[in-house]
Amino acid sequence: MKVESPVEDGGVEEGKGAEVTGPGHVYDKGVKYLTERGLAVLPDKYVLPPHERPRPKERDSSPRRSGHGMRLPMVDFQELQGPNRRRVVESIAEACEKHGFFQVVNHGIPTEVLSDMIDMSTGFFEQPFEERARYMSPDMFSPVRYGTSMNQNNDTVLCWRDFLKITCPPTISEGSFRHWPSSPADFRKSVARYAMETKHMFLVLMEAILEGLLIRHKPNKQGQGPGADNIRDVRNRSEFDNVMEMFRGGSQLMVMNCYPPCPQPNLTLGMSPHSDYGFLTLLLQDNVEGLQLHHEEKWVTVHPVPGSFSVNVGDHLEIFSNGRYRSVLHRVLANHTKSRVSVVSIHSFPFDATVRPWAELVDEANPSLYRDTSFACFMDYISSSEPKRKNFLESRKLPS
Ligand SMILES: O=C(O)CCC(=O)C(=O)O
Repeated sequence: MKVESPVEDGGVEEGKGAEVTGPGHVYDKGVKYLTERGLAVLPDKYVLPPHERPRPKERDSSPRRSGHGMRLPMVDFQELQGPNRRRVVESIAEACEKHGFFQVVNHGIPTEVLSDMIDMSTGFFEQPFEERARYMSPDMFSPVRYGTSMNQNNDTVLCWRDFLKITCPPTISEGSFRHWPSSPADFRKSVARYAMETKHMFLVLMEAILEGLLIRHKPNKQGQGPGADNIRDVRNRSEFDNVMEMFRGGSQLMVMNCYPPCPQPNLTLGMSPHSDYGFLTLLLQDNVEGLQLHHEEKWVTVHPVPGSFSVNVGDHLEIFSNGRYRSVLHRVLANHTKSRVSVVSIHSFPFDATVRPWAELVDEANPSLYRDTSFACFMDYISSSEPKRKNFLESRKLPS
């Protein structure tokens, strides 16, 4: 490995990094650890093959490069709960179909809840390595886990990203955050508040998304428009409410991502192209660009909009919608000079539940397109292989 100063206790010397792998290796300590020791050259272990590197023009999101930066469809959260609900439900449905991503503004979560969450995440990663390392675990099921890359046990090339993952119970109480980091001060309180606020936002959005799916699937008797009668029918049969109940008792995984400055960002990625496993991912990013989504065969940068959330459809929603909504590939660029922090909140059914196309959407004309799936089979998949693009989702598709 080409480090400027000798790396203690990793025992790696200049030029030898690529050969050294395995548990306890310096790379397992994460990229923050490496940058704290000073790096002029990217270690080979992070260098992607040329065809997987971001192309120079994909890295330039300035307005003159139109097409490489984009604003996502906007959803006004307050409007969703007012007299214009119907129109907003339809615009969410359209965004889920066309982009798989949308931006939520006017959500009512106090600004300080968001800024505290970013500050707590930044503060956590800025602590001495020994403090962060207390949460390192090779166990992928550990409810609190500090790690690096995407799947550090299996990745052949590592990503320029460290993370802290926290699994939140459906109802958060003091007892539930006993194992969460206690430092920085107020970490538990701030993260718990943020988790509760994002869970609420998820539930409101999912209700609108279920309505949108019914509207799209069952147009009204005139063959167009609302389908509101159908929504009421379904609600009467309590199917709709049963699904909402699964979400209320469902899983929530919070992931705090840290992307320190990278000596050669053109040779690597902060996160390689992937889709998310759940129904929805709610993403809060600081003001440093990095997130890109794959849209119309191009990588486009999602410009951070202060105080807003980027929301994306996950694999479970693609399956549940029987392929109507798209779980879209996204990736994160590394940055030469700036450190970046993001927080994602990934929501789904309870971990032990089965996800399959919604019975309301499946009939003779619309046969089920996906196999039943579960969190357990997703974990089996990522524990046994290097996650690659949408391989997991592909593996759930039934032959047509
Ligand atoms: O950092 C970001 O903007 C995206 C993070 C992400 O895609 C993830 O954590 O799955």
